[in-house]
Amino acid sequence: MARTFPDGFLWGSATAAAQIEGAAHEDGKLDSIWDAYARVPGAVANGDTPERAVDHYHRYREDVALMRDLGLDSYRFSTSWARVVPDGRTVNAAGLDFYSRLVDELLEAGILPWLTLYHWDLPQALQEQGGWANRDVVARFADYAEATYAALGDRVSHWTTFNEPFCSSLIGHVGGEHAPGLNDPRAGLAAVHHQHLAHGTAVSLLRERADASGREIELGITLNLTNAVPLNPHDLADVEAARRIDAIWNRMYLDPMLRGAYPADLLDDVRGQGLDDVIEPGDLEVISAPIDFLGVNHYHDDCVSGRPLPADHVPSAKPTDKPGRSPFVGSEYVTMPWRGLPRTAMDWEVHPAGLRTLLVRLGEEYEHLPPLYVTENGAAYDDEVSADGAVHDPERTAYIEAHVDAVADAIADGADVRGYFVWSLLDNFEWAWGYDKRFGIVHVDYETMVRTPKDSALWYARRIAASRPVAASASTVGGNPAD
Ligand code: GBH
Repeated sequence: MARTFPDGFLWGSATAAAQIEGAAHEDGKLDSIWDAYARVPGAVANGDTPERAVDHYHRYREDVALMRDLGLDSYRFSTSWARVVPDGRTVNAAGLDFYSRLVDELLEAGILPWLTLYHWDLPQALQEQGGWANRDVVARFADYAEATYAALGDRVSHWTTFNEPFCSSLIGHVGGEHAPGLNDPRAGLAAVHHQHLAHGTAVSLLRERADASGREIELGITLNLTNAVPLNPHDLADVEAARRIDAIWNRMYLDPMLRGAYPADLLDDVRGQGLDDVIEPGDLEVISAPIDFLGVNHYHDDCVSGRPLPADHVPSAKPTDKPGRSPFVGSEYVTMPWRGLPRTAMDWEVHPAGLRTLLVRLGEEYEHLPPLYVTENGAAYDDEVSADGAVHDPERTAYIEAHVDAVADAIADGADVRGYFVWSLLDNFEWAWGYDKRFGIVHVDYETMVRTPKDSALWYARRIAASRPVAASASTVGGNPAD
């Protein structure tokens, strides 16, 4: 039987600006680091770029109509910093106007806008001044947040500062698979700290602005969190590897924000690599500004080992043959072996129980944990439009259903989870994978831009409808005497 959810549970879907908008150089928008990085030969699969993406910039009305048809309560999207402040300093009114029209369209459709300020697309102009490794970026981010709030704060109540800072700092600056494509641990750790600071600064600033105008505001951040599972729980090398990955992946983000300090073991793990050098007195106070919600993105657990991979280990697929390095500064020796679970087209393992474990564990480990939202969860599979015009994606439906159930189980276990956003509404530009991997519940034909809801979208719409409180539908049938 389908699990039940508390009244008011928010059902949504998520996207990000660089992945769907296109119009990369229209109405004043300049290069983001992803526009620039995609032009580096070998950086993105098939030489794909975000230039046109899925043309959402011109088709947002059609896309909002799709969301309305699916019955979404909320739509999680990001604003493009390079559209709003193209040169990093001067606000572009035409850029803000696009988001203003999008927000109006959403509100008219009865959909709650859930806005993220940074989903990886720094203006290239700021990258040229050192980007996230330069502390000045914090003030630039605050100005961008303030301009965006000034334009949209009268209609948008839910604000997320960052999406998955782990990826844009460590995968972007150390692993090198994401823009700006560096292999520089010092820059990576500086980016970590400066993103933390930018987050805390923006939270305090927007809170102040909202309070001054007597508006309701919900402020938070979205982190990609994992369960680091030791391959052999009886092997101390694997247990130590799991501790290290948990430290750099989860606690390096959670602890400064929720406890006001970097974890002591993490500071030891990265000693001498530059993190200490960028922390200034008072920073942790800024970073730990109270938040109203924590967004959790989770796709899969990570099985880890402190020993070399076996000789017959098949490495997971990589988007390009660009050489990379481990993003785990100070713990580069840690390996990620397979556990023999089924995998998606990304080679990510499918293990829905991990989501339940993660959500429950957060509440147990953090005393001051705000309410949780699953802000991303979903799966890539190789989809095709079939002869009947439909897109049959039973694996994606099964994946989403099992994870939605895992969220319900976590709630039953006591986790305070208030919503679930499936990644993604549309097939889109999957970063270094380009258009090779499809995460959408709606299929996009990349030639014609025609949108076709996949079977998983139709399933999701039914799941949402079935979980609406009975009272809502009973009022028309059941005879509320007040009507
Ligand atoms: C999310 O990130 C993004 O927010 C979204 O934009 C994206 O489209 C979606 O998921 C699907 O990819 O090499 O060991 O460092 C993806 C989450 C977590 C995936 C970290 C890559 C790297 C593991 N990412 N993971 S490692």
